[in-house]
Amino acid sequence: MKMTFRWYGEKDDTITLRQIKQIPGMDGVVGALYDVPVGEVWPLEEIAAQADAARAAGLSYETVESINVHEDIKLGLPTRDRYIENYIKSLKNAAKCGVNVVCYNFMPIFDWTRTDLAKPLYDGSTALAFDYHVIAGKSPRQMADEILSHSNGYVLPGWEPERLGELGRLFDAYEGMGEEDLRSNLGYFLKAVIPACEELGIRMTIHPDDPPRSVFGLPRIVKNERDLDKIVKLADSPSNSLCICTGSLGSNRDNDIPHIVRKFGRMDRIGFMHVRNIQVHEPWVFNEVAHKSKFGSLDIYDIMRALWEVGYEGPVRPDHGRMIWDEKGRPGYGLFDRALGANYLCGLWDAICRENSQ
Ligand SMILES: [Mn+2]
Repeated sequence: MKMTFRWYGEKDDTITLRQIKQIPGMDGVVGALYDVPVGEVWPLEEIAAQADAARAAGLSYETVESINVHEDIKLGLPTRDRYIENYIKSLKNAAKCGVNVVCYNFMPIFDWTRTDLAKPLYDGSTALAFDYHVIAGKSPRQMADEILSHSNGYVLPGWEPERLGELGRLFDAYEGMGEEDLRSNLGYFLKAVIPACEELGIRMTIHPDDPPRSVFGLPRIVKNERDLDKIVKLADSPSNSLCICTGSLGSNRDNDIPHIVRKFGRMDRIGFMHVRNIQVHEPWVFNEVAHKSKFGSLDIYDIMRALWEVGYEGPVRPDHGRMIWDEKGRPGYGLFDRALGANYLCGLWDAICRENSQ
């Protein structure tokens, strides 16, 4: 495995490449262009500038997250072909800059959803949290406004203001759409992009729905093992891969993450791993915690062991962290706790490799 760290670029991140490089065991950054509107082509020069900066700092640049999928593709509108063409152009530009893993999601309207971006934990740290009871009484607009007003002034990935500005119109467009319709639109997208990815040496990795359940009645198709089975069949190619985000899938206790890693890892259909822990209090009430197994509901050791067993060689990132040591930053994406998380995962990995080499 290769340990990586999400980086928002010089303009959008308070964390520097030098700081990331100083995290022990850090191989590379996971980049993205956050100022390119969804559906537009990622310009070659801008990706190249980010990749060059990372490499100059001694970090690899092989993974990007996310090249977002335009709503017209998810909705299956006639205009989707133009956006798919643009998507392939972005993939070509990324490949020219040495990118070989592209993460994306296929969630209608809302990317990840939380009801609290700074829930206080027992030790005075804060973390992202979700409580279904809070959402149940709210309109989508209310929830979006609350998320945006508590983001410390940062634009959160997937919560671009231009998208949220047209919430009403988008909800109307999804009216009556079920899971099968959405899956068929994903299949259409994959049939178009996967042959291009095979030529370019890119693995597309779909991120699970976060949380893995319907919100506000919208369909969701990346929730559990059954959904993942259907997705890998939509295009039979290692380029059609999964990003296993342990905290997303793991918020449903019925999802056995080590089993999922072993199963899809043996099929060579895992292209990216987000490894973090969460504490599930009751169904659909959870908060993020420190990575160490004992603080949450997930067995992080067994997840790393499963990755070792299947010979996983792709990127891993510690995903989110708590806010600790009075750090101010983008919720979930501070430096300190993600660095601690990465170090814990590297420690587990070292021990597992060592034990099994004797
Ligand atoms: Mn994730």
